[in-house]
Amino acid sequence: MTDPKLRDIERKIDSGVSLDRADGVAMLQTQDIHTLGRLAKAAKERKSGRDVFYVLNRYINSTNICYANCRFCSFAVDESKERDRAVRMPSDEVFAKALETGINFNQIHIVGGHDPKQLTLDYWLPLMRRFKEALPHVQLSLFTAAEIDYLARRHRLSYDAIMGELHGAGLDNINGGGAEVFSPRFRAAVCPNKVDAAHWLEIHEVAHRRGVASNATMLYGTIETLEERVEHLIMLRESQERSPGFNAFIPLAFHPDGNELSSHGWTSGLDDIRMFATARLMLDNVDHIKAYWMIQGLKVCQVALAFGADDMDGTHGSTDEERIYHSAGTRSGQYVDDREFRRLIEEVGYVPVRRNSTYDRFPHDWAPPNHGVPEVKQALRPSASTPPAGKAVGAPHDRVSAAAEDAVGAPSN
Ligand code: V47
Repeated sequence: MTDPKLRDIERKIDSGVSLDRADGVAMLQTQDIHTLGRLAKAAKERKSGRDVFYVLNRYINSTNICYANCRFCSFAVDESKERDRAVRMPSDEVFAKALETGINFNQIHIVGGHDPKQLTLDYWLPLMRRFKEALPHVQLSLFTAAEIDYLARRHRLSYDAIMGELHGAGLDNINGGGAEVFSPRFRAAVCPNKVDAAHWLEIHEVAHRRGVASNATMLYGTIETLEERVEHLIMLRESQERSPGFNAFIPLAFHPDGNELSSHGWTSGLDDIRMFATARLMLDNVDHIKAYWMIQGLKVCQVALAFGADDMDGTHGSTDEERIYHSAGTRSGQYVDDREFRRLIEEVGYVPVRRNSTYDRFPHDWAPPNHGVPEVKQALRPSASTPPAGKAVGAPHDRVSAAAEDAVGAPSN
């Protein structure tokens, strides 16, 4: 150990004392990366043992039309100015896309822009009910707190009332985006039109009390200070004390292409690794730290597993639906086969575990029972379930699609 501050931090951890602001900043600055990694890996193993999680899921950005004007964003489109880039999927299209790779998945993950024409209860509630009827085994991980704040304001409903509507229609989990950095200074400079920190936290706390789980994120690598990063983590830890329900924290490394903050460039590998380890050690009441392959790339994710992370997120399905990070320069593909997740996890010495949004466990070869819903059978005709050529990273998703088709063809139970 070469950093005496880490010795004090280790003593606190051993005696069960939560780490404070100075500890957080010391970890984000340390050059003793090996000791930091050892501490974070031990904290991960106290939480999840040898397990590392992944999910078979379908990822969709249902609209990129957004008027929030966040300065880090390369995804948002003003419909009146860039009609050829604007995407607003009708609900039939979102439903059909969810089924493109079959039915053998455990999560639909959708986030979109603040689009006045799509972000309404009239659009979402029937679509959510349709998903739940057709795919009862698939959990709905929809919206961020920023989108829920928008919905509440446009329908003039309280957060509790809007959550009641969404939960009633089948919402299982709220995505962790919209958190950015909680600092008022950061928000005023970077995302002044977005829900503020107090309301972001309130929406998640209301959701947790209603039995809807959620994730939390932090966007790092632009104008924030290290103190502001640590304050963000402490605010999440305190919120989890008040109203538990955050399953995972996901550090979001800034992607600089095509947005107003591009002069900040890419985060470094060292900064990424320190961020994962610091999050693991500060957030002692959050079970999972997610290294999201779409954001960090598979290689940094694999290293992050040795620095406190215990989740790699999901396969995403097979077509080019992810737009937030692809608009901002990610070189990750659109799809990772679950066999590739298992290989990367096993190589680090851990045990891959298939999960859903709320971290229920599934055998890796689990397949849903046939439920014979006609519109699902229709959507799974061979032409609809064949992944397009050239989009996949790793092996194609055909084994999953084939399993799904078998399940639909099997006798009803
Ligand atoms: O809030 C946008 C981020 C978020 C950029 O719950 C950017 O598992 C970096 O909700 N560089 C939305 N980040 C995405 C989101 C999410 C992401 C990953 C995991 C989960 C989860 C949810 O994307 C936004 C913003 O913080 N973002 N642009 C950018 N250029």
